[in-house]
Amino acid sequence: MEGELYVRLGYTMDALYRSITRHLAYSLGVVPTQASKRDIYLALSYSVRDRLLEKMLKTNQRYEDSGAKRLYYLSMEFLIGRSLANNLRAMKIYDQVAEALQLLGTDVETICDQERDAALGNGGLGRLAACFLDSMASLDMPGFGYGLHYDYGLFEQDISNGYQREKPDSWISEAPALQVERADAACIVPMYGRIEETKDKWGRHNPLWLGWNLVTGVPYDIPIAGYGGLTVNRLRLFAARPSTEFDIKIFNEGDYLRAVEQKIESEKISKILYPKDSYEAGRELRLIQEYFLVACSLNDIVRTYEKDYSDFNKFPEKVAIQLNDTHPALAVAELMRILVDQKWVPWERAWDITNRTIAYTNHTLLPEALEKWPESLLARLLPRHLQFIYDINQQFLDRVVTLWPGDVDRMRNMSIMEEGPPRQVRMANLAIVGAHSVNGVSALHTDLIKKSLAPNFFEMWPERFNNKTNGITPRRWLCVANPNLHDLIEDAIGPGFVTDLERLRELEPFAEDPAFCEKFMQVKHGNKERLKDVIFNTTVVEVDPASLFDVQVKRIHEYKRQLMNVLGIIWEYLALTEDGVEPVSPKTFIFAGKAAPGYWAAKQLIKLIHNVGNTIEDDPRARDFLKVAFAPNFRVTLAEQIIPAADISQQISTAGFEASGTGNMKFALNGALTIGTMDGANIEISQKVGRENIYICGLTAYEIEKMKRAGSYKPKAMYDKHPMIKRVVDSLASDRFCPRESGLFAWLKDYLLADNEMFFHLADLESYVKTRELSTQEYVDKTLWAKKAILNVARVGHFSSDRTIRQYAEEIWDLVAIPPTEAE
Ligand code: 26M
Repeated sequence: MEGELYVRLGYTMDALYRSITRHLAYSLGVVPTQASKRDIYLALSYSVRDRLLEKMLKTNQRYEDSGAKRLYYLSMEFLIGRSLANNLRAMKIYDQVAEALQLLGTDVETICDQERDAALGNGGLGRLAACFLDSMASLDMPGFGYGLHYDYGLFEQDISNGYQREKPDSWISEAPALQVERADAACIVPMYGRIEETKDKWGRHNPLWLGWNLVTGVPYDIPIAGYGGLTVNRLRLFAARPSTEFDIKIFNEGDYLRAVEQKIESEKISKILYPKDSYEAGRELRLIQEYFLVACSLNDIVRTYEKDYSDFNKFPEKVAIQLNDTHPALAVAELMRILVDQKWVPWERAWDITNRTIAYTNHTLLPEALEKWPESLLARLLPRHLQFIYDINQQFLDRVVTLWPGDVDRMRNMSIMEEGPPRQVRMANLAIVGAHSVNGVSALHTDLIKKSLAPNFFEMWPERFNNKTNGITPRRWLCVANPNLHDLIEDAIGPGFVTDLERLRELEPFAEDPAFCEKFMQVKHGNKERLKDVIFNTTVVEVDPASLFDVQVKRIHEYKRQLMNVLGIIWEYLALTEDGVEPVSPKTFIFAGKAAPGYWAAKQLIKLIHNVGNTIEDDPRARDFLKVAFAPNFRVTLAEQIIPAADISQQISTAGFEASGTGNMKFALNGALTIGTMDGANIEISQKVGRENIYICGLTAYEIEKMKRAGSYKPKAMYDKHPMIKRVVDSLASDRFCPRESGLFAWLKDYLLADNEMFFHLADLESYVKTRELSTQEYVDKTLWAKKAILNVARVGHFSSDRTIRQYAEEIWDLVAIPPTEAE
């Protein structure tokens, strides 16, 4: 039966060759001998897509037959990057395809290099979602992503005269090779309109939501291959289209122009991914996006459930919904609305179902990043949802009052509604009240959620709060990004560690093996050679692979302290040029990262990094020892090229600010040593790799918190007391690094010396510089360095996202694996 449903697709070199040439002819209309690299890339992608879809259909059948619970991961972002090489590795056909492409006169790297990144995310939160999808498929778990099908991903970054310029990232032309449109599963989403208070036939209060506009959500499925290629899950992305019903009504009224305008308006909804921190402009459209995601997803989830069940009693046993931050927190109100208004479930029962189904992950403590929406906006856009939010809040505050009678401050603090003007809905409070689980993303971060972000909620529901330390997928971040290191490890400890990353521990004895150390350092050197070319092609800076590669790549943000790194570089530059202290090894400082378009300080930092680099390059005393390169347009693909080439990984956020970090894990897995603060997952990484194999510096979150409360951080006093800090700050603020743009960086002195300097740059500077010095000295001892780097690789297995997902599945979702049968 199965065999008749699907055409058998081959996985041999021969079958793949035939498939590629067929797609060249019949999908693209080109003769193989005249095919461009781009044609071959597309034909190969279609061939891969065929095979993924076959497995996806089978996987889905398997899930249906089992009746197992499903997990839905709701996220405004999935930062996937490229898919082709990852899918070839997952399906174990990389070598066969390489051979087939040889026959077509090209090679697999060149073809994979044609693909553009799917940059449907800003950074950590979106990349985490992509790693989780990979792990769920690799663990044979019925876990599905739901997101938006943006036409434009995160902006592209160009650098001009050291300044960031943003360009649109049109990803849409790339999408057809990855996805299938599922017009059959489209849904309609109501928005705007009014409430009419009516009574039902029993005379009960029965508000009706009327006069809405409709938008259609069209799903596109991207297959997500588990390692081994048998389980293939689905990422479902919704695109907004004008509702045909609405269109027809307007057309019938003869208002052609208005119908076309309406079309444009609807399609705006999934047009562009918002870069983070751009709060003000277009706020309303962002809320519409969040609601659109929630409405489409829940419609799909409920419809799937109703295929098997006629009432909602089993809903929480068959469905788990994870909210990736508060962005999809309206799911709490939308699920209530569906159950109460459309399925006639009594309110209390609906609330129990909603709460047992939904779980929430927090990713940030930054107060300015906590989502709040004006009540007036919700009243206009989602009047019925706002009523549910009021009712949820009322019921919740009634419980608070019984627990703490008369404690008005506590009520005000815990209420979902924030007093105005303007009155606002606090999305984190809605998510905490609506979910049965609230988790942080590292041990420290979870602790801070309990103690500082939501202490009252923690007191009320201690069992609701839990930690799930982040992880990364070793498939992308080792197999795809660093195939030579993967192969070296496999030669040493045998296959299987890629799906059982704790097995990397077996590498520990090899840290003492000179032959292995030698090969390990050769792999690193090869990766540095490769990165040298990438940097030269994008910046014309020429870096020396024999120098120490010291890397900080991540979004540009004050709390991540790229500025402290620059202060460290200036410190070394002054020591070299004015005090004659030569570094023991030549060093190359590599930066990359995007600044939010409206974030002035972050954009100035990009300019500063360029100017410091240029000043050093123009100085004959310094240029052979120090080099600074800023690689433009940081994205997943560039990370895959930079991380395997790093000797040092800088993770130097102000303690208490970086919820977890995941770059820190990627670097350690690729054999870089970390210079880091006691923040986020750095703490747990240091516990795993051993204190002697990581360079820790700076104040702890607790110390910083204490100083803030006491008001005892006095940066000006540190500047006055410490001559080197003074020299570094003064030179930074002088025209030394901006000879042609006088005064450009003068503001940085006031910034660093202000008592309310939030990020404690100068407080940590001395400890940081000393730690850097120590690391540079140890780098010169190649035996010592190789040993430490190998021990990092051997001991970071804990930070596989497979471990993270197993913990979510067991402790939050109650989700079990549905592995393939032998026949598959
Ligand atoms: C907000 C408003 C409008 C548009 C976008 C946003 C927005 C988008 C993404 C706000 C925050 C966003 O992401 C936050 C984030 O990436 N947090 C990071 O999450 C990682 C995964 O848990 C952690 O490792 C990082 O420490 C944390 O900074």
